[in-house]
Amino acid sequence: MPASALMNVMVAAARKAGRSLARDYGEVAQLQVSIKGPANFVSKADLKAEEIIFQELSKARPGYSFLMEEGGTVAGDDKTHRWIVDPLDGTTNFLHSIPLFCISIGLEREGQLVAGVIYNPISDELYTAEKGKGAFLNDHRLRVAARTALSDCVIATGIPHRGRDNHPRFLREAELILKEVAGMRRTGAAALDLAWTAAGRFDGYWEYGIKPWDIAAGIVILREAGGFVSDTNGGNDMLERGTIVAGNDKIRKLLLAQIEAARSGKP
Ligand code: LIP
Repeated sequence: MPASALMNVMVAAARKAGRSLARDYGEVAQLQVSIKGPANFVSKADLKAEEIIFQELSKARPGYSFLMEEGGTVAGDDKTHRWIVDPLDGTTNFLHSIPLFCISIGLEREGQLVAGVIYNPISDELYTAEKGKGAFLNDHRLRVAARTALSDCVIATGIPHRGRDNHPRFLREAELILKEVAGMRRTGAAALDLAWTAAGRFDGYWEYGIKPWDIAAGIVILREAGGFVSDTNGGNDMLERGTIVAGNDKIRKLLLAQIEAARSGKP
């Protein structure tokens, strides 16, 4: 299927910002050894990528609003469309020269997530989806994994780091889920967790404390790959609550049941 005009716009912005991030990523390794460290440099790389995306999308679709990780909200004349942008998801990985990070661009139309692009410029993996048109990794159609027993599943999660609350909750939930699953992984980039779940690499994923720009694009991609997503209460308020549970519907429900069991203190 030829890409739509909208997809072309989103992909062009992601690839251009990706070239900038990839160049800066090459420099990060050198900076690791300096006393000051690469943190300042990385935040500049992040801002640079965001500016590229902002310029490209504004040029192609004047008036659309923005919600961006760095720049926050930019209200446009068009109140029905909003870009939700993370120019660098997986910042800690980038900072440590771990090649697991990506650009994430989602589009909301009248409050509904309708398109998403996630791009890892190091692996050159481009995940795209538009509502009703399927999800793709480069040219390949995506489908979530069909496994239905947690014992066969590799589940991704986000581990709350310093500055994030509720480590005991995470440990309670992780303990119950670890007892059930074939393996657990943590990539450090929520957008990639959703993209990899859409690609069937992960069977499921849950995380707390995430932002709309971490998950907006990934939600569209996952749904278009036949996956299901909810917040950790089983509702549809992922962006508002900053929590997410994803997978095929069976696995999502089994993960929710474990989360519920951890909350109620049942073994
Ligand atoms: C990251 C998320 C990740 C989470 C990290 C961090 P950032 O976003 O994608 O899932 O566990 O703590 O929030 O800050 O790299 O854009």
